[in-house]
Amino acid sequence: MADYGETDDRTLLTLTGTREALRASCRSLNEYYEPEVEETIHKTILVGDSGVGKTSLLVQFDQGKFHTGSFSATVGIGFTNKVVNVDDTKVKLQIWDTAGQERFRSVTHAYYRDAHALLLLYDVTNKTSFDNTRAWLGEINEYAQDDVVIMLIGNKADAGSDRVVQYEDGERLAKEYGVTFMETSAKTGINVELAFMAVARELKYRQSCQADQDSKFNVKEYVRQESTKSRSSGTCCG
Ligand SMILES: Nc1nc2c(ncn2[C@@H]2O[C@H](COP(=O)(O)OP(=O)(O)O)[C@@H](O)[C@H]2O)c(=O)[nH]1
Ligand SMILES: [Mg+2]
Repeated sequence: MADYGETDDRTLLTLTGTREALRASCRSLNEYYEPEVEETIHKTILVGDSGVGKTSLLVQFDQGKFHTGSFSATVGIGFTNKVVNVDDTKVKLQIWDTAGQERFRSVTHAYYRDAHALLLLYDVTNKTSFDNTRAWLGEINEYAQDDVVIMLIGNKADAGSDRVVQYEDGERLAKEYGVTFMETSAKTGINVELAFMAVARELKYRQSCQADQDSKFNVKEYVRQESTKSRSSGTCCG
């Protein structure tokens, strides 16, 4: 065999080895080193009890609209594709709405498995939905990938005197589980874009393997800085 060929083979082997090393070191999605990295689809799932506003949140994010009255719970498994800009990168989110599956949770187990991000919603006017987030977090810990991005969301932050779950309660729970927390209102739109942007940002930075601590994106800090706190003033989401 000609020297050239052998060199090529070795080069190829070295490259392959490097690829494998890269693949191993940033254990998330499919493409790490190609420009199409921007085209990676990040599966993002909305979970939480029925009626907390999952569909409303998605519709507000997707269409900037809010409809009073429940969306059909019989839609089943459906997703919406959204492309969001994170710095100079277009990040593709495939957002799954778990319509009608809240009652028979086993249905969702299968698609926890390949989820890259989970938005776990409760309703700040419904204490049970908040209490149930522990069960949801248990399920997530059991079935989702270890490095899944989890965002705890207290929705209906516009509720005013109907509120029964305080901001601090959500914050405390999120801290206990080490997840990011924010309150949103699908009705007024407050923090809705931020919720998905924060997820997209976190996914993008995880994927680009920016391992060095200085440039590492801190999703909790980002949310803290960007979020409009709907608690104290009581005027923002009326
Ligand atoms: N006030 C208020 N109502 C909301 C909000 N989000 C959803 N809702 C209402 O809550 C109900 C359930 O919403 P839906 O999106 O169907 O919940 P899902 O079952 O989790 O998908 C509907 O009547 C919505 O209009 C919100 O942010 N504020
Ligand atoms: Mg729904």
